[in-house]
Amino acid sequence: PNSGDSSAESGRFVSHLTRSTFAMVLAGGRGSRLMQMTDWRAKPAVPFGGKFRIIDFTLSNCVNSGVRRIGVATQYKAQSLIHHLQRGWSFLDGRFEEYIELLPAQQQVGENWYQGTADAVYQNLDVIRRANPRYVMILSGDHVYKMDYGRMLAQHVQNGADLSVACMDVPIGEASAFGVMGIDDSQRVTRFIEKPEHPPCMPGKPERALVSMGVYIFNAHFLYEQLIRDADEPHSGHDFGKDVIPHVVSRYRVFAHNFRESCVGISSSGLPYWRDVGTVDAYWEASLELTKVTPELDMYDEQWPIWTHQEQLPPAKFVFDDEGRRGMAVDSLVSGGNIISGSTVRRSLLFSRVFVHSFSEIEDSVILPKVDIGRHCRLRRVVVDKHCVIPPGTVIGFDPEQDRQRFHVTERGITLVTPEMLGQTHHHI
Ligand code: ADQ
Ligand code: ADP
Repeated sequence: PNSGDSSAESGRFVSHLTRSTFAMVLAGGRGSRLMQMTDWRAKPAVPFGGKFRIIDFTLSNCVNSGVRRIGVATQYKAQSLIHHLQRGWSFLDGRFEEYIELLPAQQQVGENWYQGTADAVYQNLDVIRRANPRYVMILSGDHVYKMDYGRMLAQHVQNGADLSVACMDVPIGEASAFGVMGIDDSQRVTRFIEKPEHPPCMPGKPERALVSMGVYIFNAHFLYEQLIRDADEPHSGHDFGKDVIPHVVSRYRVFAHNFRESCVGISSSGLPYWRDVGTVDAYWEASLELTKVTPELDMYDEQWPIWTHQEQLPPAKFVFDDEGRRGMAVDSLVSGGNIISGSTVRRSLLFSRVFVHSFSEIEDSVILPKVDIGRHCRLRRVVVDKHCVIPPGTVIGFDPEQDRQRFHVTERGITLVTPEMLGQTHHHI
């Protein structure tokens, strides 16, 4: 049963569709593969791209697409995330029915905190219902990508779908981390298996699998029915990928939406840009990619700004030291409030308020905000977390055995450094 409200015609009035939509952003996940970077903050609050947080990309997709009634479900270590949203995302204007509503897990319905992702939405059904939307988008606050949700909404309506699932194809070796889908010629989803051990390939493409991006559009009433049904299932884990989607695929009109059709901007490789910066290695790699001459992710598109909270900071400054050594950065992104004094920065991403003192060298590294790097330091392939003070003469990234004794060194040999590892205890914001 589709909502039957709109003929294929209304697929053309995208602004009408986006305005009739409520977006629920799931931002509660732990992100434990980011190791100590998520000891104090949820993954969506992890800084990314020199001045943003990961969740800013999804929220910017919403706002830029015209979906401006947004709920953010938080749970794990939400303080930093809530702080960021309050400072950076309060510009939405209630007079135009635009808002972001923070929805912390607070035992609203049952005794438990949110169980699975479906439960996180179910426990906030009253908030969604009050908004009286026609469509509900379920999104994750964990990924970096640019997508025009309006295109997916238009296709959802044109297909007469009850549910649409955004998908992309990935190498078959990576598919076990996702919900893997099968579709027919009309893009209708014929099967959905959550994180299969042996993922099926795409027809005619033995090396690729079609996977879910965890981006869903539900007709609102269909969502309510399904969540209420699922809440009563004693054996359900109350998760979209494990429980709700597999259940509805064989019974209702579920369509796949190809991300290629709504991806914003063409990346330099020609592939749609989507990153799960879920491990320290993936985080480092996606960050370093931004320093390339032609990066895969275009952060300069004036038609698709990435909104965030910005501190008021002076411009970055580069100075000679007292011995006349030049302070410089090349193939690097350097943010506001930085001072690079008599030191060299190469292929690195520096967030705001980073000071690099004389005679230091930084290469292939990611330095989060408010970091001070003393004189005569050498850092290579390092991720330095917020608020670290690197003492003068520190060398990291040249001797993995030695680094392992104090820091976290990944499989690929990237070193993660946090204030705790340096014996620097907690500071207040
Ligand atoms: P996963 O990402 O593994 O797979 P999950 O861990 O449930 O699924 O996380 C989905 C999102 O919800 C994340 O953004 C997470 O932060 C958030 N989240 C998790 N539990 C939450 C809770 N209790 N409260 C609030 N937020 C919560 C999913 C789908 C797959 C799909 C991939 C695509 O299940 O089918 O392929 O996303 O990345
Ligand atoms: P911010 O909100 O400034 O971005 P972070 O993301 O760096 O903060 O950290 C999230 C929250 O965790 C902050 O409120 C910070 O004060 C707190 N925090 C960070 N490190 C520690 C620590 N070692 N002990 C207790 N709280 C901490």
